[in-house]
Amino acid sequence: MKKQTLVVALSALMLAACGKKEEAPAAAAPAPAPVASAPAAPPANTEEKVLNVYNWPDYIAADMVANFEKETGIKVNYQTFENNEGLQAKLVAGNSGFDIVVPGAVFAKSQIDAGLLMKLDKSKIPNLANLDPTIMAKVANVDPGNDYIFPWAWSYTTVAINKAKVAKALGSTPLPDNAWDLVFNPTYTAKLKSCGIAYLDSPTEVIPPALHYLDKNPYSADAADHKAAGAMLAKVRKDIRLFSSTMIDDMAGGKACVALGWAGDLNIAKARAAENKNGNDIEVLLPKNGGLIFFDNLAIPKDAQHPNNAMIFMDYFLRPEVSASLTNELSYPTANKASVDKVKPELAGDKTIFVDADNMAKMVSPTSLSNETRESMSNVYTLFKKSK
Ligand code: SPD
Repeated sequence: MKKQTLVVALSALMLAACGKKEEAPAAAAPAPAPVASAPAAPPANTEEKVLNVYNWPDYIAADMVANFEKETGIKVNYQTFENNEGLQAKLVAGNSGFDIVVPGAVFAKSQIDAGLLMKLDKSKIPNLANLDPTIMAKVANVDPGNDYIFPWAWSYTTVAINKAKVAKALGSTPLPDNAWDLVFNPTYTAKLKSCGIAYLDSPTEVIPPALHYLDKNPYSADAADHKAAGAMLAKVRKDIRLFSSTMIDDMAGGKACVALGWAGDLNIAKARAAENKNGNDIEVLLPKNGGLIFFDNLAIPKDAQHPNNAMIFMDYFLRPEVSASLTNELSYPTANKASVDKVKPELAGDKTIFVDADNMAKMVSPTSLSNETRESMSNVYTLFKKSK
């Protein structure tokens, strides 16, 4: 008890003990001593116990949702989207019903600027402290102050091969020095079309690597650069078998022998093929001029109905063991520094997952794409895909 409070309480006791009922003189009455109050309790979470999540496919550990539901009583509805363009369309239309979405860094800035995302209440996500400051500094390029988003996971866009099938299709031609040749150079694609070349299916997944191959800024805003990428892509169009939204299965099952894809998914394909013992031995390549790093980020749409539940989930995800389960099951690194020592050693030592310093120095970090740039890339991509 505080000293002043104690004095008031003791005086009251003494008065009562004397049996006197005294009227204190109004003018002379001392102001009641302020009673020290405990810090205000946070307002109770009055949201219904529901959380609607919109994430990429194959991007969550098997028991993450079930464990969260069991612990919190919050029922999670989980849906997936295949590319940033799909998510963007939902956010722009509004009333998506989602409480958590996972935009790529290259889209996030324009979403923040357009008021489509809600500022995070960092006091409700204490485990933000587990995030790696180096990675968060990179994310700050698209979200200054790290106020709206933080990474769910990261990886890079690159090339992977089915070793035996590619060796057979190339015959006496050795693998190129630059892995990007396998998907962009007609000398190679003409040979590899027999076993199947797969591209990701989205303008902002294909045009940036094509620009990078041409030694241009992958995120160039210059329409002339996009046209140059289109001209280069036109030369290999007839050799591309698949524009794939099921890349993991296509590579693991042998429908494609070369992929322009995400290292994380391609490593999942590698593990799946090994598990199935189907003879598809997949290798994720580190191009000598680097791949394109991406961050996929947790965010709350501006009109979310359950933002508190979203932040409870975010804090849960940022527990070291929960973040590590994503890496351990799906071979995607997270930005959770506190989870690193919980990652399986065979994954921690795989430089196609945790890229070593030499290769990392060659990788390109994401920068934001404006609406105009995305539109220009989309026009070039649509023409490319249509032509044959
Ligand atoms: N299976 C998870 C896929 C997540 C891919 N996000 C990639 C965004 C690259 N721009």
